[in-house]
Amino acid sequence: MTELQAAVAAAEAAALTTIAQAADLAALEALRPELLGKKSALRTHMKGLGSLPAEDRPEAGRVINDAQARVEEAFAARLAELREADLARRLESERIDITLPAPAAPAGSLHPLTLTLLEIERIFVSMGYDVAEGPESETEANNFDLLNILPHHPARDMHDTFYLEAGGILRTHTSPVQVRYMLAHKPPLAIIAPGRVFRVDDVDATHSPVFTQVEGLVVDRGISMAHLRGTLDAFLKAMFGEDVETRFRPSYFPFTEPSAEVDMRWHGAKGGGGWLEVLGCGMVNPAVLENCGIDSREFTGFAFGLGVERFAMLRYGIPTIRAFYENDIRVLRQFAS
Ligand code: FA5
Repeated sequence: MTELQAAVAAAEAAALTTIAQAADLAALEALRPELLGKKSALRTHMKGLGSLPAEDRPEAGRVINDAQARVEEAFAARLAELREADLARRLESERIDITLPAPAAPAGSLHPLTLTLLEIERIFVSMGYDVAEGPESETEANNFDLLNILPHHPARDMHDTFYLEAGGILRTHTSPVQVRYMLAHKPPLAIIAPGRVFRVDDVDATHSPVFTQVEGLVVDRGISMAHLRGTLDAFLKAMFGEDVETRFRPSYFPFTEPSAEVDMRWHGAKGGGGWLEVLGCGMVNPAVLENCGIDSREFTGFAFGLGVERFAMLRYGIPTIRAFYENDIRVLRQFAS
C-alpha cells in the first residue's frame, strides 16, 4: 500500500512540475493526453488496482482519484493563467493609440460651374430677383408652344432635342420655367431660372449636349429695352469687373421682340481670343405674355438666357467646355478653397 502511495505521489509531483513548466498554451495543450488522457501515469495505477487485495482497493482508489483531481485542477488553473497572459500580450501588441490624430478626411470642393452659378444667383438676388426652378423633363407646350415657337420652327426639329418615351421632352432651355411662373403668379415679377438643359448639339470647345442655363424674366408696367440693357450691364460688370468688353447684336427669338445677343471679349492663353456669345435676350413677345395669362396692353417685360459654362470659361480662363464634365481632379482641385 505505501509503495503504491509513494508511486502515486511521485506521478502526481511529476505531473504538477510538468504543468508548471509549460511555457505557453500550445505547450500545455500538447501535454493534455500525457497528463489527463487514458494512458496517463495515474490512470495506469488505477488499472493496477485489480491486483491489490480487495480490502485495500477502496483506500488505494481514493488516493489515486484525489491525486488525479489535483492534477486536473492544476492543469485547468495553468490553462486559465496562460490564456490570460496570452490575451494580455495580444492586447498589448494590437493596441491602437486612439490619441493619435486621425488622417484628415479628403474635403471636396464646389465645382467651378456651381461656383459660377452661385455668383450669378448672388448678383441677381441682390438686385431683388427670386430664384425659380422647374423640371428637366417638360411638355412640348411649355418648352415650345406657349413660348411662341411654332411647330414649323427649326428649334422643334426632332433632332434638336430628346423626346421621352413616356411623352414630353428634355427641356432645351429654362424658358419653360418662366412660362410656369407667369401662369402661377401675377406681375410685377422678377425671377431667374437656373437649371440643366439638353440639346442635340455636338461637343466642341463651346458646346455640350447637356449644359446649364440661367434665364431671367422681369414683367411690370413700363418695362423697356433700357431696363434690359441697364440690368445686363450692371450684371456683367458685377461678374467680370468694370472693364468688361461686351457687345449687343440684333438677333431673333420667337419669344422676344426685339431680340439681341450679347457677346463677351475673351483672351486666349497665346494672345488669341475673340468674341464669345454668352446670352440671348429681348423684350418678351406680347404673344407669350398673353399665352401666360398676362395682359400685354398693361404689362411689358424683358427676358434673357445665359450659358453658365461659357460664363465660367470666361471667368476662369478655361479654354474648353469639356473641362467641366471630364472631372479631371487636377482641374477641379484648383477650385478648392
Ligand atoms: C436660348 O436658349 C433662349 N431661351 C435664351 C433667351 C431667353 C433669349 C430669354 C431671349 C429671352 P440660346 O439657344 O442662344 O437661347 O442659348 C442661350 C445661351 O446658352 C447661349 O448664349 C450660350 O451661352 C448657351 N448655349 C447654347 N447652346 C449651348 C451648348 N450646346 N453648350 C453650351 N452652352 C450653350
